[in-house]
Amino acid sequence: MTTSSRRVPSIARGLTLGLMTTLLASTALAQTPDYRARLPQDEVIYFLMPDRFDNGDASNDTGGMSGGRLDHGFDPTHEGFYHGGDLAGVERRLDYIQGLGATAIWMAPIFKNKPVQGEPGREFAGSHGYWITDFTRVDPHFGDEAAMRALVEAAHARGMKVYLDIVANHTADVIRYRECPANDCAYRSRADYPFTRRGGVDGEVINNGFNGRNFDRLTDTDYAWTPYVPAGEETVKVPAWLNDPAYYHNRGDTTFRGESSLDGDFAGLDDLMTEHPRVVEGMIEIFGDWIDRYQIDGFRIDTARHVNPEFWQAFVPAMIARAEANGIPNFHIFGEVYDVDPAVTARFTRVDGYPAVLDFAFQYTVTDIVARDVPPDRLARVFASDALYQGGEVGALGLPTFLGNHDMGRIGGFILTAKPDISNDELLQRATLAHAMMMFSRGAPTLYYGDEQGFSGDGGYGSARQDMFETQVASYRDDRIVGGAQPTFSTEAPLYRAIAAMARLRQADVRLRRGLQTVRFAAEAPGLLAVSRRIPDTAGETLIVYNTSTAPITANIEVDAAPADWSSSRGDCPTSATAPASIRVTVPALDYLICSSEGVR
Ligand SMILES: [Ca+2]
Ligand SMILES: [Ca+2]
Ligand SMILES: [Ca+2]
Repeated sequence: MTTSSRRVPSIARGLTLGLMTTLLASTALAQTPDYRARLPQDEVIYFLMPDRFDNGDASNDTGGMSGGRLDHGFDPTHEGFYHGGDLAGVERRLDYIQGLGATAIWMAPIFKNKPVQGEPGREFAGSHGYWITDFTRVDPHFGDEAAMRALVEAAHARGMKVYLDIVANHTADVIRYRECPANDCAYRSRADYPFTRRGGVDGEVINNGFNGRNFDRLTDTDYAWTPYVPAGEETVKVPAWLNDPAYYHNRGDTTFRGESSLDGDFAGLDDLMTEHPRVVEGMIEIFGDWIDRYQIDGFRIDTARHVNPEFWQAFVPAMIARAEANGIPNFHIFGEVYDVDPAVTARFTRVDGYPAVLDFAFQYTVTDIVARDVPPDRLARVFASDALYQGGEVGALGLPTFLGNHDMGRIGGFILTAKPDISNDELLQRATLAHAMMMFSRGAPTLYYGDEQGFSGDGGYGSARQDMFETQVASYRDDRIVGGAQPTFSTEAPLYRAIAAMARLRQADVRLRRGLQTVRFAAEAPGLLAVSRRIPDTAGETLIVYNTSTAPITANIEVDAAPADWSSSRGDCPTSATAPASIRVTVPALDYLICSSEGVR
């Protein structure tokens, strides 16, 4: 492409490129709505927990169940129970979410859960959604099929995508072991408790001739423990095949190490035998049906690392084929592989067949840089590891990046933990800088609901699952708010406004979404990180320079050798190079610049 005659402001140029992309895509995908043509890296994802987002329908707060909180799970004063949020609440806040610049919504699981589980005195509710009993329907606390359909159609009408959070590793905790009335059976390994002996290597011969593949021989389930379904729960799981203990590992609780990481129960959650062809076929049927019924745009897959690769090698292509059959060309699938080492997470893109994984390395590193004064050079090392992913740095464009989540906690909380005496101004600056590093680096930025309102929190799990609506949880009410207290769903909150502005820049400049990265400079102490993003074989360059230190810094940064005019997308950039292939920038403390050029003059 010749760009020598193009001297248009960056916003207008971005729109031109965006329009061209749309036109090209719509030629190839006739009849496909424009939003379907967007690639995963074009999205800004908004991750929310439906229970904590907005209560659009008070009539479903107890899920239609009678009794007390230990029956229906509703107790808006306790962080571990249902608070009343639902799908109708998400639908009525689509303006708010879209106004933030988000283009795709990832909802924590919306499938029917066991409302309450846990031993007496330690009960919690399935408000997070990861304790599924009925994989075929919406949890009654969140609404019904009509509410789900209305939400997805309203999102699609606005050009927004909907990603579901799905689980194939486990179901709710229903199966118990006779030997452990307290539900605390330790893991029993395949070597010590082979499938073909009852209760250990010296036990009676059972499942005679089972060799790990001929599952029709695996009929006796008490090789390790003696699993059973308690009275009254025999048909609680849907589809019905899920009620048969033969489709579970039944080896006791995982220690998250070695073999038990794959075959153990998460604190009692029934671990599916995902090697079993019936389980593979059943899960493909369950989740393929959600694509057929609701035209879902993607899946975030929970606990991906706790399932054998052969399962994903069958499941992932089946879901992509199902989406394509529904006219959904860019169905996104990203796995949760909770590990900060890209060598561990990248394996899931190379062996297991995942298109993408959540970028835990990015999260950990940006948090270290912004909250803990780790040098920005560390992020350059993360980007260098992009070569590990399937497709290399092009593949890495589709990785959802994030700053915190419902398990680990929020970026505001991380900064406050590291710097408890920080001023309000510096807290806001650091949280804003972290968001900028996410919004302008490669990957699909994933906002965690409430961060835009300045939520911080006392830690992970329940502490990071605050209500967007007026909360009745005392431990949420005293949280420090980044940017100062706001009315609920404020579109004037400082971080909301800052993120929305970043999303507009990202939308206007295709290089900020699809451009490959060249790290120009990365300081080895708090200081500058300079990254260029360019589209291969296309002139033009967008340079992002972050300053992670508390003093302004002026420096010369290498850029493309071709002389070019430069313009400021954000902050004060020079209008031309200082010398061939070098521009001088001054970046204020804890701030960033975005400078762009269209190339050859
Ligand atoms: Ca409700
Ligand atoms: Ca497993
Ligand atoms: Ca169990």
